[in-house]
Amino acid sequence: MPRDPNLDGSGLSIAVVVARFNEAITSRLLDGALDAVKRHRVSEHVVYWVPGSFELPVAAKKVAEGERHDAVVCLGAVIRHETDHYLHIATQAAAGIQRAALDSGVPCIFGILTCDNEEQALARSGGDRGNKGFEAVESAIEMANLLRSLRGA
Ligand code: INI
Repeated sequence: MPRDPNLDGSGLSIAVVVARFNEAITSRLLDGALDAVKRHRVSEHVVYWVPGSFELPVAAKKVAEGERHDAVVCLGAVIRHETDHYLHIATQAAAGIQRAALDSGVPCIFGILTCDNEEQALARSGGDRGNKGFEAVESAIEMANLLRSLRGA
């Protein structure tokens, strides 16, 4: 297998599930994701919104089980506050998204920022640290193409 990722999105369908919580950040992640969809010529995409990152796994699982998409990209922003609330959300979202991927066999990509503050989140959603949404779509394309080649399609 070649070392370089296959980032050709033609012939692929990708679902993007976005959390509305911290929308000022997640809308920037979505912009990055849609930029990557365009840049890599993904044939089809659909966007679904959920209330917060905690709800991403169940939506990802349902979408993945529908077998209409080659990958599911989950976007969210979990930002630390005074209590450990954010920790439970981030941990469960990560575990749930991985479970959705393993249960369905469809790549479900972890595009959730987990940051100490809004400044860090802005830097990683189109600021000087890139855009996690863009990277998440690239991971989705690479994984979808890898699974296709493993299936011999
Ligand atoms: N949801 C997030 O996506 N990010 C957060 O930082 C966050 N915090 O900190 O509370 C958050 N909470 C909402 C959560 O995801 C659920 O929508 C809510 O608990 C209902 O289940």
